[in-house]
Amino acid sequence: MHKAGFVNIIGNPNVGKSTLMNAFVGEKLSIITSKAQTTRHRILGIVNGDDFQMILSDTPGIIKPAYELQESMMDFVKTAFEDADVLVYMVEIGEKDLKDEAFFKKITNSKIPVLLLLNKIDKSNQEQLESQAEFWQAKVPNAEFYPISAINGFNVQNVFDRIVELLPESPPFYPKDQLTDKPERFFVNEAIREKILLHYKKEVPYAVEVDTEEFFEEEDIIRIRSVIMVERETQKGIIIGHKGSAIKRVGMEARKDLEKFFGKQVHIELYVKVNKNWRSDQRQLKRFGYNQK
Ligand SMILES: Nc1nc2c(ncn2[C@@H]2O[C@H](COP(=O)(O)OP(=O)(O)OP(=O)(O)O)[C@@H](O)[C@H]2O)c(=O)[nH]1
Ligand SMILES: [Mg+2]
Repeated sequence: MHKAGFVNIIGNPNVGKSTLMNAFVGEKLSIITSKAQTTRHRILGIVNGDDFQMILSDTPGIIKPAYELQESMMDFVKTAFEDADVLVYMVEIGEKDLKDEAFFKKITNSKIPVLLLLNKIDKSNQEQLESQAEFWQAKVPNAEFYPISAINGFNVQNVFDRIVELLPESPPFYPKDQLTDKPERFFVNEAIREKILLHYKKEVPYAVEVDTEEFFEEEDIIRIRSVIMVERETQKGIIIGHKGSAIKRVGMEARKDLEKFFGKQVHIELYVKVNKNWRSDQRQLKRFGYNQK
């Protein structure tokens, strides 16, 4: 017998959804930072066993959208409700509510199995853990409850094994050697965006989109050229930094990650372009892989 199914991870921003997916897959497919709205897409991570295929979806944290980009991010979350065989709802220690009541109702009324993961328990003590466990089990009574620490692996294997049990009988949906649905360029864009989230403050990372224009794989090196798009001229200066020092750092750090990811030497050329209001422009969003409708 072979099992296969879609396991979709949803929850508030910054609770650790991407950390968990990467832990399951054993690869850094999703970027991770301490800032909310790090993930902007629905990213598949596929775990293949001899007799199962677990197709995980990492999704953007649930927010009330304020502009087109965020609306498109929430559309990715909506699709994750539609095709799930198992729903993984992640919350973190100290959190009280999902920001969107409609999404919350979908979870509590779900006809499919729901796992409620209380993450970051490494940050709590026994007393806090017990009261949080009680609170969440009462709030989502239809879910199976697991306290976990995605970052140091506590209970992660147990949750994984339980998900395999819950997968429906089915042939695989993807070739058994496939790891994700996203192309190589996507991971380049994301590696660069992660460094921007890490090193720039306030609104700047949220005004950035990265587009990889060239990706040439040679025998022992990958040559990449990517453009960092910002919304305003002042942001361009901030990204570049004094004598180019800031953008140089982004390039160096992204290169290191990508060399690990591709297992090959990488050369990156970065440049910055002002692209006014791309976050609210339907056509541009489509070009960057948002607005799939
Ligand atoms: N202490 C602790 N921190 C964690 C744990 N899991 C994740 N984190 C941290 O929480 C922050 C957010 O993690 P992400 O995996 O990016 O969270 P996310 O839910 O994907 O966030 P968005 O994509 O913005 O919605 C990062 O700084 C992680 O290192 C955990 O088990 N314990
Ligand atoms: Mg994420």
